[in-house]
Amino acid sequence: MSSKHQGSSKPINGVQESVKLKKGSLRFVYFAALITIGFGIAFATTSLLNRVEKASQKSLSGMIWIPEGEFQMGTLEDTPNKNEQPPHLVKIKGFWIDEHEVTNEQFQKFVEATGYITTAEKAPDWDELKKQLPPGTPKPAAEKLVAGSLVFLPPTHPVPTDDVSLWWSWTPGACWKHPEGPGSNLDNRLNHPVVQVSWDDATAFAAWAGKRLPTEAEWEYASRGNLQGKRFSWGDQLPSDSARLTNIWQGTFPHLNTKLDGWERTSPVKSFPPNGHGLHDMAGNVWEWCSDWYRADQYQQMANKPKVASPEGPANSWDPNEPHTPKRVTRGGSYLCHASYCESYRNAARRGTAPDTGMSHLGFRCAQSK
Ligand SMILES: [Ca+2]
Ligand SMILES: [Ca+2]
Repeated sequence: MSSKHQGSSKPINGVQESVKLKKGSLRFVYFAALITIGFGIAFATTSLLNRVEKASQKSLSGMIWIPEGEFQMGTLEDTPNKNEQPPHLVKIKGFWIDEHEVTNEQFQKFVEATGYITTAEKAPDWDELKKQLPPGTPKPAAEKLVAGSLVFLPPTHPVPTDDVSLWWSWTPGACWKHPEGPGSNLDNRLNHPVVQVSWDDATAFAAWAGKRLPTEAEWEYASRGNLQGKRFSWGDQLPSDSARLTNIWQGTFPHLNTKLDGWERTSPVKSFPPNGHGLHDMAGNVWEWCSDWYRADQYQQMANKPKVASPEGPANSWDPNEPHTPKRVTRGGSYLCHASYCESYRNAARRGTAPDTGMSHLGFRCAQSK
């Protein structure tokens, strides 16, 4: 189901303005700081530089500047998800990132300006699709090879949680304008995150906006919100029925959602408190595409390599569970996540998703370099 971008690239007014740093001033500050304070407190100097740099950046509408720094990517926790281990030190250059997920309204402007047609709005190409499937997979019936996408349809009773087909339904007609299928629409949801967008769609939007997708390392660094070694973007507090810290699942997944946080599916962006960087919904609401290819063993490989500033991920994809399917990284979990099932709203949680896949809990936000 791979697709090519349709529509033209075009900058959003004002967004693509270059950010002019006062480099001369910065050099003076840096030099003076070194003389006055001395090399022994380099960390403080870096912090000062970050603050000066931030103050001299021109504000980008709806985006937040994440200063350069280092962090432990991944987790030491004994989680069942070995793709998060081992943790390894990563250096990140400063970058901009959207303060919230891209909304339906923002995506609508992109489509209106370009005539872009999303992956979910086009019938799958069997010749492309079969490349992602085990050899010998039979061609589906013609009525199955129609435009559509994956929609979460909760079962009415408890089911085993090791079979996702019990709650994900291939739905003809489902797309960003009809997130749950032809009978649904965006009424009262223009300020909700767009969903049913493929990696190709997200990348096309970002290019049009003069932005890009964040790398996986940038995404996790931003999610951690100036905190080190914490489980969640807000710290270590466990979400619960009474502590509603972001839009996730309450009740028993996947058949009983008590909606104690107020939302059965997506919520308006900025409905929950931001993290330490001022970013909303890094955890929960919708999963977010990153630019990197997904490898389940990427962290094992990184642990043996020299530290690289702002790594851009592996050169190819590998998921032992679906070895024929190339995948891109998705991050942050969604309104479907619950501690009893995947708890993917943790900072370190990571997953791979085929880039031509749209789902009713998957969106994105954009980044921009200095
Ligand atoms: Ca919820
Ligand atoms: Ca999110």
